[in-house]
Amino acid sequence: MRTQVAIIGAGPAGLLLAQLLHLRGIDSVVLEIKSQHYVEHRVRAGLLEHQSVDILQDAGVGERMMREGLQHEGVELRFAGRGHRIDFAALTGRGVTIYGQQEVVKDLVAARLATGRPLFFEVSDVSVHGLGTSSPHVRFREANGSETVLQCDFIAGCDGFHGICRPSIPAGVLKVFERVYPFAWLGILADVAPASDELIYANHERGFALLTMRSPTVSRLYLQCAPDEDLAQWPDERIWSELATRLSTRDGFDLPVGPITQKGVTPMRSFVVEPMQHGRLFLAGDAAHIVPPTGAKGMNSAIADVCVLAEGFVHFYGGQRTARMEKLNTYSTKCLRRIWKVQRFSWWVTTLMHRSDEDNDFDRRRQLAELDYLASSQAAALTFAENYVGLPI
Ligand code: FAS
Ligand code: PHB
Repeated sequence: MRTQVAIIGAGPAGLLLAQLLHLRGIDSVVLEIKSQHYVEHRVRAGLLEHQSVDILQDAGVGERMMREGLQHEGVELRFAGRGHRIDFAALTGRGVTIYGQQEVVKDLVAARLATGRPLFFEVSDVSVHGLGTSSPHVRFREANGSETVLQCDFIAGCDGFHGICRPSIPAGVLKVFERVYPFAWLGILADVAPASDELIYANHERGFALLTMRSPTVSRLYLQCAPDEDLAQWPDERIWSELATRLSTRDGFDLPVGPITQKGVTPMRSFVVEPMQHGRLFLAGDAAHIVPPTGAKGMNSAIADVCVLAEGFVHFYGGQRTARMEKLNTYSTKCLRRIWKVQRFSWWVTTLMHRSDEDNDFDRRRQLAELDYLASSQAAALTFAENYVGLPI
């Protein structure tokens, strides 16, 4: 089997890259270890930056997103018993869209299948070879058990944090930057109308809470918990009671409850590898970097990476012979410049909103003062808003 770009992983990064390349006449093969049903129903991110929306629309997969997605022009920050709205539209002229990651994946899978180009689900034993040559290849076992060798020009490692591509880069090449946080998120999906039209981020004495949503009838909520939190200790009643406490204000706050349809604990880390490429292997999305979900940047960063990578491949296949690798050679540098700003914002908003046992009373007062500054300064609010709605690619 032969293709121009072998794509490992059918998450947002791999599927969007395949679509962007297809639209520019570049062939790819996508390999995914999980089933189609699994990837299309895995509940993860929910918020798209304005340019992610533009990119998905330009890629021809935005029709349902524009119909079903919820357009938001601001968020509320709650602390010291009060709520303060940050008005993205007034500050930046832009907003964000709430549209579940699994919906983005469904739209991208449908687009891929419509092209008729290969998307292999439930593969196994994936390995990458010849990264330092101009003709790398991928070995994998198809769902029917047959072993296959995929010859290609390039390999895109879009296989997430636990994939095989990053570990396939020889020892000593990558530098790892990592911070693990002393807390996690307990997240729920519930069949109940969101109690607020916009997202609410709450910094409460008992810990962080976030009210978000997936539709006018499905709520998504998170509360800060321990990294090793035991979900068995969190019956629905306790979750709703804790969320109501953390989201409350001096004027009260009515949090309607409903059937919880999904629960999970998401650990938190900041993680970057440098460089994001090695020979003919290019890492994109969670394969190269992870952010704490507070800033809603994980999926958006994956989208930004593959836009840069797709442009590099377009230049290679359409460029002059002498300079064909020019853009691909700067892929990592270009992506990392944006990624580190996203890492900074994600770290900042995470440490601003969460209670940590590593903090003392001074830190608590400092946190509240920073929130008060954010709520009372146009300059501070603009800084928050321009990072939240999305930095330029
Ligand atoms: P993904 O992990 O989405 O996709 C990688 C794909 O590669 C997967 O389908 C995997 O099955 C496949 N794969 C792995 N190994 C393979 C192999 N050897 N061969 C072939 N395929 C292989 N981000 C936010 O912005 N907001 C959130 O609220 C949020 N919540 C999250 C909750 C959880 C539990 C997790 C894990 C992540 C969350 N994220 C959130 C981050 C998440 O949205 C990621 O940033 C996003 O999925 C990144 O997309 P990809 O880079 O495509 O990686
Ligand atoms: C979500 O809707 O899942 C979401 C929204 C905003 C965040 C994190 C998660 O900051």
